[in-house]
Amino acid sequence: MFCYQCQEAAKGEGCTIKGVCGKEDSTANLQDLLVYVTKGVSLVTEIAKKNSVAIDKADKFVFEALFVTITNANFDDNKITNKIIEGIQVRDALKKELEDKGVAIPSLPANATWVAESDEAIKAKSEIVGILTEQNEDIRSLKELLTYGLKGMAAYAEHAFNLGYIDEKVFAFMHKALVATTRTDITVDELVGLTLECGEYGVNVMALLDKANTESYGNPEITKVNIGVRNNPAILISGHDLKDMEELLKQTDGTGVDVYTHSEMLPAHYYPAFKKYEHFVGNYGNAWWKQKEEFESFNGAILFTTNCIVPPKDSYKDRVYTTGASGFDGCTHIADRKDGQPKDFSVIIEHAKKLPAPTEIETGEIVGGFAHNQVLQLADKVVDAVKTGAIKKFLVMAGCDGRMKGREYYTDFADQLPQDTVILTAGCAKYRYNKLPLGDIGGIPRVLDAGQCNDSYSLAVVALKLKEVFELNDINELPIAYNIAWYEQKAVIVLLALLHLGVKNIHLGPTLPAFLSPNVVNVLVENFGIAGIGTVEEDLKLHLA
Ligand code: FSO
Ligand code: SF4
Repeated sequence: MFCYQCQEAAKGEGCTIKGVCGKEDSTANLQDLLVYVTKGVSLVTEIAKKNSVAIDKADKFVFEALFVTITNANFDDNKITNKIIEGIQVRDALKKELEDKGVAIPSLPANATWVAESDEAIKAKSEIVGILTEQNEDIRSLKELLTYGLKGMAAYAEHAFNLGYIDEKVFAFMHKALVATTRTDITVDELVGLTLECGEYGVNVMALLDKANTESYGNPEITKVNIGVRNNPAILISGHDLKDMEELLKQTDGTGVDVYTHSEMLPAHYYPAFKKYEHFVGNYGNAWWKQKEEFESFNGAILFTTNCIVPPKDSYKDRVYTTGASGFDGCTHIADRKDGQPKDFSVIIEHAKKLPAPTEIETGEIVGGFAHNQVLQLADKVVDAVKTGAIKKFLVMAGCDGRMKGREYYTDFADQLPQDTVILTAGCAKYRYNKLPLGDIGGIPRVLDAGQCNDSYSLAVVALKLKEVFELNDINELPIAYNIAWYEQKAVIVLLALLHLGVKNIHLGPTLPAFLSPNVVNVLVENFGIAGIGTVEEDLKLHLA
């Protein structure tokens, strides 16, 4: 195996024996093969589209397959193998339709012709299609940067799809970009162009998901979320999928089982449609990486709707369920929706009923719900605070949290920011400072949480609005600095989206991606002013200048 797609890549270079995330060598290889086959699906899909063959199954396959390969989403070799076989079937069904129409299919790369003849053949193939097959370091770096952006895009497209929202142009871009990564003659300039275009579609897919979420569940509003517990059996729901959230709340209603959010599901509390459930109690625990201790003390059943899974301890593994793109060998997987019917969560609900109530690990509240609609309602207050100097600077500290010791930087940075600054956050990065007593500025909390990582889109909407109010020509003239933390590939699409919106001088930490070659880093530094992080003291000076 060789994998360097996330921030925790071993030695800052890549995992080669086993993933720091817990991914086994065989799983990493199968994921490489799944990406390889997915590219083949896109190759044939582009031809099918030109010849008016229906491609909706291929669109769906591509975003599902890419999502399965996101960091710590799926560790289940069987499920990944089945997805590989499904990809070949989807691809070959398109070929058959083309042939039936009398279309001559041109000679295609092996991605689009390889067939899985046996388990041994799959294993053998999975070992020779990895990232390192691309010899040129810069081309490899750009191909992977683009692919990781697409993985993030796929995740957001899937959440929107689950709510009935699609954007065919996003799918078309995904196919085009995947096909481009199969080309052996592609140039650095072409790949840089596609990477920037990926940011444009990143904005589009986040806008689509924002529309899907808000039209389905209402606009997020200021909300105090309880972090204590009640004395009932309970289910902890993790990940990002709001459709799963809705169906679980409906199916647990009146059963005596409480529901708590975990990590990135916290923002579900901000949506009006979910507030009506009396048994939707609060948020339990912190960011994803603390789950080993927190799942132990939660005592109840746990449902993963997406990443981020830490391989579960045997002591609670039987209480862990997965659904959607997530999976873990030995954990019960809740099947997908069929024929427009909801998923059936009865097995986890029945299990939860037999388990003890959660052990309280903290008490109090956290405040959130500052997505664009809510912030724009406060716009006059915010603008006044900026004009009077009560707010001197906004710091966008969105993104992800992770295990690395160096991430204490973000707590210290937030803690040491002066009182006339406001943190704009989204994603699980917020757990580094959302429980600090940072106070407020004239009633505006000093940490404004917009929601999940995709709600970084909200932060961009707010920034664009402020640019308009202050009649500025350039988004970079605003008193906003960007100090972003990243972990996995959704953060990559958020970053590319911000670059597309013209945001400059983003600081990215705790370390720069291992998949960026020195030359690619130079391109990002020269054109966008991207930089890493320094010490808290240095960076406070820099960002507050
Ligand atoms: Fe975090 Fe995980 Fe949301 Fe990511 S829980 S790390 S960027 O999945 O998607 O912020
Ligand atoms: Fe390593 Fe991250 Fe890849 Fe897991 S996802 S194998 S931790 S680089």
